Order: sequence, then C-alpha cells, then structure tokens
Amino acid sequence: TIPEKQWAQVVEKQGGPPGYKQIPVPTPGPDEVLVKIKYTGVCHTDLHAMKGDWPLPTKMPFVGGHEGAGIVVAKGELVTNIEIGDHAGIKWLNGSCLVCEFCQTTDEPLCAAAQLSGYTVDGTFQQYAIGKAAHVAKLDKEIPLDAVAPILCAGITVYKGLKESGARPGHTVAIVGAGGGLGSLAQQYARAMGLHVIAIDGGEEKRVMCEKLGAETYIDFSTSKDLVADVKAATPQGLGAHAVILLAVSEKPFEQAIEYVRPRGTIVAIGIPAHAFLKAPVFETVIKMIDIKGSYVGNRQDGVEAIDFFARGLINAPFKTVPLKDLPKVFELMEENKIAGRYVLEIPE
Ligand code: 8ID
Ligand code: ZN
Repeated sequence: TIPEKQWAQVVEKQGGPPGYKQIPVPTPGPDEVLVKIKYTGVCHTDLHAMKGDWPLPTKMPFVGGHEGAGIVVAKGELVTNIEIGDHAGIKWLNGSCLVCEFCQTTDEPLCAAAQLSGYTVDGTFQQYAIGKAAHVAKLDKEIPLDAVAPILCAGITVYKGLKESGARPGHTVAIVGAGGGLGSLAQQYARAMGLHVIAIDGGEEKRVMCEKLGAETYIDFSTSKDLVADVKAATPQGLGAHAVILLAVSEKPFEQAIEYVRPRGTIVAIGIPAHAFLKAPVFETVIKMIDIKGSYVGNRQDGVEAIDFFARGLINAPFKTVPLKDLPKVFELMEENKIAGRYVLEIPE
C-alpha cells in the first residue's frame, strides 16, 4: 500500500540547505508512473539547482534528484509500456512533449516543453517520485539499483558526450574533472569504447581512483607546472588529445582545452560552471580546424545503450552510499570538490 505521506529533502529557498521533512505522496497522472525510489545518485546539477546559479529557474519549493532507481508502484490509465512491479529509473529528462521536431528526431532533451526531474518537477530525493511513462528507464531486475543510479544521469551524459566527440577506438581522450561523478563514469565508458584516457583532476585520492578506473595518465591540475605540456606529452607524437571532455565546474579548463586538443580534434563542453564562458582564439580554432560543441544528457535510446553497457559489466565506478537524510553533508563535500566518484543516497523504506 502507498502511504499518504513520505520523507523528502525539500529546498524551500534558493541557496538551501534542503530540509528533511514529510510531504504528501504525489498521484501519477494518466501518462505517468509513481516510482518507489530505492537509491538515488547526487549530481552536481542538484547543487546548482539548490544554489539557483543557472539562468533557468527551478520550481519552488522543490525536491531535487534525477538519478533515481526503484520500483513502479502505481501508473496512470494510459500507461502501457511499463507495469507495476517493474524496476525503473527516473532521469533528468522527466518528460517531453513527444511531438515537436526535436522529440520526433531523437533530440528530446532540446524539447522546449521538457520537464526536468528535481528542477522543474519534483525529483528523486524522496520516497515516491513521478515520471512520464514514455521517459522512465526500464531496468532488468538483475541490475543492482544502487550501482545503476549514477548511470541514469552521469552515465548517460558521458556516454552521449563521448559519442558526440567523434573519438574512435584507439584515439586519446582527455577527461577534465575525471575524479568527479561524471568523470569517473566517463573513464569507464571511454575504456569500454577502446579509447586511451588522460584523466585531469586534483589531489591524490582522485589520482588513485583514476588509475584504478583505467586512466593511462593522471594529471593533477592543482600541482602541474604546465598542464598543456603535460597533456600533450601523454598523447601520440605530442600532437594533443583527439577529444577533450569538459566536466569540471570551473571556467579555466574551458579556455585551456584549445591549447592541448589535437588539430582536427573536438572539445565537448558538458560541465556547466555558473556564469562561465567558453572562450577560444579564432586563429587557433580556424587553423587547427577545432570543433567546439556542447552535449546535454542523452535521448531515450542513449539511455538504453548506456544502461546496457552497465548491464554487460563494462562499467564499474566507485560510489559511496549514505542515507537520504545526509544529503546536506554530501552537498558540503561536493562544494569543496572532495568527492571522488559519486554519492548514492539510500531511501528509507
Ligand atoms: O547534460 C549535461 N551537460 C550534464 C549532465 C549532468 C551534469 C551536465 N552536468 C554538469 C553538472 O551540472 C556539473 O556542472 O557537469 C558538471 C559536473 O558534474 P559532476 O560530475 O556531478 O560534478 P563533481 O562530481 O563535483 O565533479 C566535478 C569535478 O571537477 C573537478 C573537481 O575536482 C571534481 O572532481 N575540477 C574542477 I571544480 N576544476 C577542475 C580543473 N580546473 C577540475 N578538474 C580538472 N581541472
Ligand atoms: Zn545530473
């Protein structure tokens, strides 16, 4: 039976912190499912949402979270693609209109009417969360719900970003912010795709983790005397990285990437530091034929594929599990860039 009240982490004012309290359990609409969340990842986007530092307003008050894995416990009368009892994941893209040109051409993250979990609709930092049935990820029952949670945003996003980079097996990819949630998964996807990995982040804990995850080179941005030279030295013939995947939450690497990307290479911006600009010299961009682009989560099929990589055992990134009530502590660590990998919240029964 579904209770009337549930525990949730609720942000009531911009800047937070979230408050752990009881709120009503929502009822799914005709095209929606209600998912009993078992585990949810904590993404840096959730911290941006709490701080309100992006030029896109959140609903207020709101429940954050968009990497939620659990069990379908109720569904609306129009839902035919998923059943009560099925395991399901709620992603960043909670819903989209399904009929605009972007939705029709597999670019649903670009839908102008897209609903965003934990941002424009309540997300997964609660016991029961709503998702549009057309967008929830169906999860085979053998898939562990804790480890798959970070795949639902971080995994899908870096998988899509690596595809968007055009890097081919054997190429070298520089992953900036490699020690974080997206970065740790990016290394695993890159390795599964047959890429050479240069991991860039700060500190010894992240070095140890990156080397375990398969990085051939770790470059510490906080101690390197010449980061550009260090990256180039780690690439064949010193030509630079075929692709740079920018996941850091600071502006500097977004300007620096042009200096170590290989001619004909691609820079993919994925991290979204607030108020930051992507600045590149026109001269180098032209004469090196550099491709600079953004990549935003993934479509539903990218989700299916990213989860399939995980289900095949190709993706093993570290995560730490703490109870839902500890979310404010996770945000504090995240703010200080002290998290190697991802935190996953266990939702109480
Ligand atoms: O669809 C998208 N584009 C998408 C999806 C999901 C998340 C974008 N994001 C965005 C988030 O909103 C956030 O801005 O990606 C960014 C990274 O999210 P995350 O991986 O969840 O954050 P994290 O775990 O805090 O990792 C960030 C890492 O960057 C490192 C930090 O040390 C940390 O490990 N870092 C920083 I800050 N500055 C760096 C620098 N100069 C750096 N690493 C290398 N060089
Ligand atoms: Zn996210």
